[in-house]
Amino acid sequence: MLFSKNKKWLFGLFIFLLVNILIISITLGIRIGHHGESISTAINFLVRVVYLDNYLRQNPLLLGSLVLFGYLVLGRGKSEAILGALKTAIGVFLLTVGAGGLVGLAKPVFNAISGIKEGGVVPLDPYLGWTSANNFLEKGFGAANNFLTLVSFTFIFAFIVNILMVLAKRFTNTNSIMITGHVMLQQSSIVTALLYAILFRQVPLLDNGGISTGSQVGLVLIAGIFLGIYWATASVATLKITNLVTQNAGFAVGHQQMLTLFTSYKIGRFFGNKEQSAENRRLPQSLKIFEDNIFTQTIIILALFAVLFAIIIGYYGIENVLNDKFNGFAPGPNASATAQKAAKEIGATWNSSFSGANFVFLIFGGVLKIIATLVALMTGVRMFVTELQQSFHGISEKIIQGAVVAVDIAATYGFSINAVTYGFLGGVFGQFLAVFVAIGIAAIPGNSSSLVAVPLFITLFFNSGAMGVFANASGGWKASFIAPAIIGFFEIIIISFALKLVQDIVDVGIPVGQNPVLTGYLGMGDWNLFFGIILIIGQFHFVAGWIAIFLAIIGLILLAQAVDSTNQHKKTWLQKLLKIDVDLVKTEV
Ligand code: ASC
Repeated sequence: MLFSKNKKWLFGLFIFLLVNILIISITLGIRIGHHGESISTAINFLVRVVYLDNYLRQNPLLLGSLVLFGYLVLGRGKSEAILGALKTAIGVFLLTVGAGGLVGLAKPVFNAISGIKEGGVVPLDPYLGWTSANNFLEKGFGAANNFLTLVSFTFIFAFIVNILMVLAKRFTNTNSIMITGHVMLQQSSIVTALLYAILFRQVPLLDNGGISTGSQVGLVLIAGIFLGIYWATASVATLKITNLVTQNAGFAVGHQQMLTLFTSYKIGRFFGNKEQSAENRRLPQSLKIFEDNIFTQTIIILALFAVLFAIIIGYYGIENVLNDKFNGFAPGPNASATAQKAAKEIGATWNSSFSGANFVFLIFGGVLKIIATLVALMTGVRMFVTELQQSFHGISEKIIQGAVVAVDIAATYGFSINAVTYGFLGGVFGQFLAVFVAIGIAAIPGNSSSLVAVPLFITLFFNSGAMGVFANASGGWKASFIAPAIIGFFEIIIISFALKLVQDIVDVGIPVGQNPVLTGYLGMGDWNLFFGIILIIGQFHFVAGWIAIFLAIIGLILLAQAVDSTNQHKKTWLQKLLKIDVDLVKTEV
């Protein structure tokens, strides 16, 4: 055989190159030979039209071929590789179907709220945040300019940076590779969209309303470096404490609140005694229903939209936004221009939820529809993430043996389920207390620099719940309630300022009326606290933003020097300097 089994990927590469050479030569041949174009015009056509429009700008194709490539490298065989690529592409489309429905329902409501002078409301949820940031990149710059695949490039580049950090472990003290695909994509999207708004806002848009190529490249580079270093360093900070929680299962957490978990563990001991673990206490059966994703999401989203609609109807006047039978949103005869716009936009999607029914039912139906779009979206995500994850896991295993993987937070829940419930309850308490404070702050006359950020289910359950697990490990059940409550309180206050300030950035690089956090924000620990502070600093001036990102990168690198990466043969310089205890691996003599 020409190619032995483990050289199969060479064969794949060969085919790949061959196909590309064919595409390039046919295109150039036709453009130059047949149309008589100059070489540079023909190359421009090749890059812009053939490659960008047909491939690099199409997310399902890009991610699908990433999986195809990964599987071929792993020697998983042609049919598995093709099936994996197909499932990836279809999963991505399912995600877009869900996201489209979601934006259609949520956007007019948040638009109507932001038309009211006292600021606005932004829900905190990774999927809503992801959808909002993607929508900004995909549609915000006009129909001709779709920048969604920048997210995929950030994602791939950040993963490479993570791997390089682990390869350079001797210097970086990082030993874990993030493989939580959906979380990595959500973060890639948030970081790409928000770093654009913060760092590149003073670069003028092109004549056609798009972002210049230089800015696109610069954006992907800085977003990828920042995120890749965050993945490598923040995940390693969870390694030792995760081993403590999981009885040395040997994985790190790769999620949205890694630095926050580290913080929660560190402060936990001030609030209780770890001997009094939450796991030794009995929880009432009635609390268990909150563990059901659909139930709790419905309750929270219903409550949120009930309040939003009450505000909209109360503010604009019921006769101005509903028809006279009260069975549809429609502009009333004397409605103001903003009320007309709100009623029309809301009516376009919400009137069809239970067509012809009273508006209370319309709202209820719309909320159930939102849950349905979320389920579709998550099903799609699960479909392609399984494939991406396997191919990533394989690639990293091939490249670096001995590194550990950083996985979904849910992997720790089985080890400490009572602490999850305490953390969830603590989070609900602290975060909703902060929501009321944020409402108060936003209502102060003259204050236009904060809004009201409202945590939804994932933030409460997988963010606060997770903090409960790690606080319990250092301070027992009391800490597992108190630490998430305190941290959650600050999360909401900080991000309520950050989001409003970001929404209000006006500059030559931001298309009029667009912002990346209109219908949601990622809203989990690290992104509320640490990234939130970067956003607040960065909105003052783009130079301040660059300095903040630079300092954050340095801070992360130093953090990794300080933590025990669990497989160390000797201490790092910082561990020596700060006299930090490390369980060194004995080298055999
Ligand atoms: C997230 C997110 C989810 C959940 C899940 C928890 O941040 O996007 O779907 O948390 O990863 O297991």
